[in-house]
Amino acid sequence: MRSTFRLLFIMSLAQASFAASIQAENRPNVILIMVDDMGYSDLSCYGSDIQTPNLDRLADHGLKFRQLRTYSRCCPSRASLLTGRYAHEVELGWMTAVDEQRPGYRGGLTRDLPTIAELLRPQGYATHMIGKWHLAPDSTVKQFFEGGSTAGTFPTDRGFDSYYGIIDGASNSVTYDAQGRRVGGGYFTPWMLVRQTRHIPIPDLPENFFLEESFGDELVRVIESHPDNQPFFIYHAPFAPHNPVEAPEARVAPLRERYRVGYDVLWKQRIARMENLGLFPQGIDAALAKPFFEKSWEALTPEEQVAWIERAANYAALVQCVDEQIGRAIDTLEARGLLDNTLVLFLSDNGATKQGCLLTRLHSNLANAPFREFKSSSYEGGVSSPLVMSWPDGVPARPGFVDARAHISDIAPTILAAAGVEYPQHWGLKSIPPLESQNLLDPEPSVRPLFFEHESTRAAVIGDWKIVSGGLDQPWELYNLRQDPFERNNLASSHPDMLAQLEAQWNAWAGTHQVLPLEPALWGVRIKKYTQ
Ligand SMILES: [Ca+2]
Repeated sequence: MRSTFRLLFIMSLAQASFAASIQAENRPNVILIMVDDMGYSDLSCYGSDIQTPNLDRLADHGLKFRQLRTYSRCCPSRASLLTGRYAHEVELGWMTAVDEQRPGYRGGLTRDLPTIAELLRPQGYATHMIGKWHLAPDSTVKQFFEGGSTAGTFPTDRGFDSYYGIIDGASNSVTYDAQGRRVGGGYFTPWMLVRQTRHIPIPDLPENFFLEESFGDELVRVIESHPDNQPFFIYHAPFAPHNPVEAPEARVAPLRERYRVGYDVLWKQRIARMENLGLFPQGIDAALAKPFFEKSWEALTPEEQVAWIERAANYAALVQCVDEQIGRAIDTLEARGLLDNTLVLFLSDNGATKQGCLLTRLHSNLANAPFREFKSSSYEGGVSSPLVMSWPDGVPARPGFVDARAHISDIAPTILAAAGVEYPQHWGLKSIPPLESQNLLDPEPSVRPLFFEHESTRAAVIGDWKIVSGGLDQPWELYNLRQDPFERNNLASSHPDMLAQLEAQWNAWAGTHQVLPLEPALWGVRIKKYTQ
């Protein structure tokens, strides 16, 4: 009896390995691209004035999702993207700014659960990362730049064969000396550029260095030099269009004219294009998408108008530059005959930001159209992103927009499914829970509830309903997304039972996903509190 079982076991192993070897020949390459702080409608295939012909081309040959939701901030979104889990589960419920020494908030990606790169590499994938990491604790990064080790927290420690990019995220602002000369930071003189585990200091950068172009060079180099007999996974995380919004003058100059008309007109044009593209859900009148601007364009001073045009033109130049680099990658794939069997995914980590001044908000309102609020908020403007997916050999093109409700944690299981890699039951010596997230290529994806928390802004999206709160001192609001996808009509007082039901579900999620207790302290106070 025992020998029969053994024989069956060996036969099933042999079949499995035969299946794996057949599959291995056809396994797709994967390029996962996630930009930083770009709004929901900032691609031309989502209605933007910004021209992104290369992403539009990918979308034409693949899929565009109407509703991808993310975390509302860099670190948690990046943690969720790479692990397929809610960020609190992988210890990045907040930022890398501080280790709070409590579950959910350790300030760095847990080593107890795998990244997609750590799962793909043992299955034969070459793994490369280009761009912004922002998953290592700030204290570790600081020690690294003072001569310390990576302490197991850099991309090359977490499953990537190669890495070129900005290791930190929050420290790239531009600084000037007493004479007003630029010392470093931003896209031209980044502080924390790293290749593998070696810092590239600013004096070593070539003349006319521009970060996004250098990422494009690396992307092309990796694809060109890749051996034929192995699939690859590239995670490309541009810094663009994160603050400081700046681009080479040659890229910005042709774009200024486009923005002179002002944001009131640009909003109307953008909403009209969205309507023509079929981006609004069925039955939703585009007239519901009223703008959220705090001031009309005419109410700005001429100086403010010029400053707004500068921001809008530089921002557009950054997004168009990223698109251009993606175009170079597409051309390189095509030249090598790899394009049809490459799964390309494109998204943004969160909505456009309000960090800055009134003019930033007036620009980000346009970027996040038709939604309200910004990065860091759990309203739709903070957590909504485009999602473009292309894989000609694996996913038939579909015109219009995919309605399926997607979450950033769904990207990892989608990639694993495309690569034929099963999520493990064990990691190291420990058994690990299965993923709650789902493969977006599943022909009949289930509609699961989605939950959000960042700096005490909270939300739950369940069925047609959403509850959202702007902070611990803010009451829950209730919206019917089917009738009111732009969160205009708060139904909390007329539907208290529905609100209570969703609130109970949010509390249950928070209680089981290392979210509680919430921390009301703001950035500086919060860091101080946990470093004392
Ligand atoms: Ca971000």
